[in-house]
Amino acid sequence: EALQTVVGTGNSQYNGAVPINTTLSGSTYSMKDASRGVGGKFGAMAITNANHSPESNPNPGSVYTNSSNVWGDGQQYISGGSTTNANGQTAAVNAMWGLMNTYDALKNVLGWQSLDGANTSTYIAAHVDNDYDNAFFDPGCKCMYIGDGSSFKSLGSLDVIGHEMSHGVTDATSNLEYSGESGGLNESSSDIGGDMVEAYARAGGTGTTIPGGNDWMMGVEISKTGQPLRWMYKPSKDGKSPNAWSSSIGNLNVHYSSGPNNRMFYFLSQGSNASSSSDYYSSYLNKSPAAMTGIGNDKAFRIWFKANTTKFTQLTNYADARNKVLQAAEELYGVGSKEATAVKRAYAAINVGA
Ligand code: ASN
Ligand code: ZN
Repeated sequence: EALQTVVGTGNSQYNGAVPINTTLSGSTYSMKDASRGVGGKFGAMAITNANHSPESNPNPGSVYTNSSNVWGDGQQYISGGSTTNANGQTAAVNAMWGLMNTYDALKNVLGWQSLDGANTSTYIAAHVDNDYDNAFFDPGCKCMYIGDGSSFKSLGSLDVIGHEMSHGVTDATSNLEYSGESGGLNESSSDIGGDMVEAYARAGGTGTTIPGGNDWMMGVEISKTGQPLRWMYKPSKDGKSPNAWSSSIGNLNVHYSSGPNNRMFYFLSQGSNASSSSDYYSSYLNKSPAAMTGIGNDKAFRIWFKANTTKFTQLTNYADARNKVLQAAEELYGVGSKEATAVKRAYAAINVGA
């Protein structure tokens, strides 16, 4: 029997009241979106309640249900323990909103369906572990888990969900090994996906291009201090990530070795010139021409996505990525195109290639 998709109201934590797709069976609503994706464990895109099962051996639990089609209370849960535990449906709303927008950005802009490109449904399990300050993609279930946070607020901002879903795309395609330089590129691809989903959703979530409007920071919404998890435009603001490639960055944690590629993507999209603040300028561009012009989010993301999903291998490093991103730009926009030149300049700005 086909699931009937109905539009409910979700009171989210970070995006106000949002329309979310649910299904109606008898008089019970379920947080399943049968209009996006097919098959999978729950037969539709779904949000489940992990009910604090441990992140070391998580159980997704069952799909959220409700007697009405209004979900969550939209409160700003900011502390751990019982306060967060009360945040039952709101975390699920956050997850569904992120899932719907990520799915739509990939499909409507790139023609890519779900995580695997074959439109297989996935799911996000909310409330994993206790006061858990993380979210993750699990390659076993090809699903995601999000924690309630303790130092952070509930881990359900658009960029965080987009980040985790982007791990699913990488897992299904290049499968970049999660250590060394390839691990940094894997992480960067998720930060790029997360911020592009943020831009897409902020512009209404229905377009066929990726607009501007993202903040170039990961997770500022879930922060209690105003400090994001990562600064894409200038990674070193975290005190740990390098701004440029060097031969030792493969020794770093993958969430730091991602930094240079994040900065490359910022430059590719937004450009850089010496008259801008040093936050937005690379000293590696201190040759002639000491500037580069950005090509905007839409083209930058199309180029990056093509390279990651069709050209990278598990062991692609920064040098290989530069060559393959350049190839992708040449195939999409032409050899010698301004887009291809921008790729060369953006990688040169992080000390990769000339
Ligand atoms: N949230 C983290 C990430 O997706 C979890 C991890 O360290 N793998 O990168
Ligand atoms: Zn990640």
